[in-house]
Amino acid sequence: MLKFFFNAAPNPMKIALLLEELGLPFEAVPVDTRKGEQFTPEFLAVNPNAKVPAISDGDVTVFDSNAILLFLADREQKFVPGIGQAKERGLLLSWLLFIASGIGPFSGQSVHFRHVAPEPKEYPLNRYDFEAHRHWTVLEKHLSQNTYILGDTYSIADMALWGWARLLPYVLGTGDATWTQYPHIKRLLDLVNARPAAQRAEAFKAKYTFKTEMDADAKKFMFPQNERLTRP
Ligand SMILES: N[C@@H](CCC(=O)N[C@@H](CS)C(=O)NCC(=O)O)C(=O)O
Repeated sequence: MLKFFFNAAPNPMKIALLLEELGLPFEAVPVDTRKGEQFTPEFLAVNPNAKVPAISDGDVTVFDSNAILLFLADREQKFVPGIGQAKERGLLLSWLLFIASGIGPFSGQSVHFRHVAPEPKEYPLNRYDFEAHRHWTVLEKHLSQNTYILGDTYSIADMALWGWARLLPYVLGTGDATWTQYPHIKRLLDLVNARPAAQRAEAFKAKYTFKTEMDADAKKFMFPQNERLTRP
């Protein structure tokens, strides 16, 4: 059976949503990254990058959330245009990788510098906040003309966006004003949230408890770069 390695963060939630949309049976394998479980030899054999999400199915392993979305959607031929639909496929790949390489990383760094990094951080916070807004604005403009990312069709690109859009007020630190600035992102978020699969994905997440304390051990696992700062 397909194994789903996950925690409650935005990237694994994209996969929880797709698994629920597809109705695929799976074995849930929680990986508590604040306890360092991403570094066990068993997990590194599935994802040498030591991050969630990842999946394994027999001798097949796939890591990186947007690769998993594409792999499963292609395999099941659902929520993705086929190779023969060149125009739609081109758009799907463009937006999926825009989310993978822009929305995700800049939102993640925006969270890190806004909520975690020590002072002084004016320069990096300004850079990542600016780039996060710039990327979200590109999608906001696109969604002002399109119901879903691919136009009229719900796809894995919307699922990839949903993972992060759920947390946008926290990502940007803008509270309720977020949705005044990004009304079309909110409209898409509401559309996806209304789907039974999204509700099942959130209910799935709620069944698991992960370590919440960011104590010294958690910091060591999550931010290994800090160790270099303590060297003479
Ligand atoms: N590009 C990867 C990023 C994965 C990632 O950063 N996952 C986070 C959770 S959203 C994680 O595992 N963090 C634990 C750590 O950095 O040790 C993807 O899209 O799957």
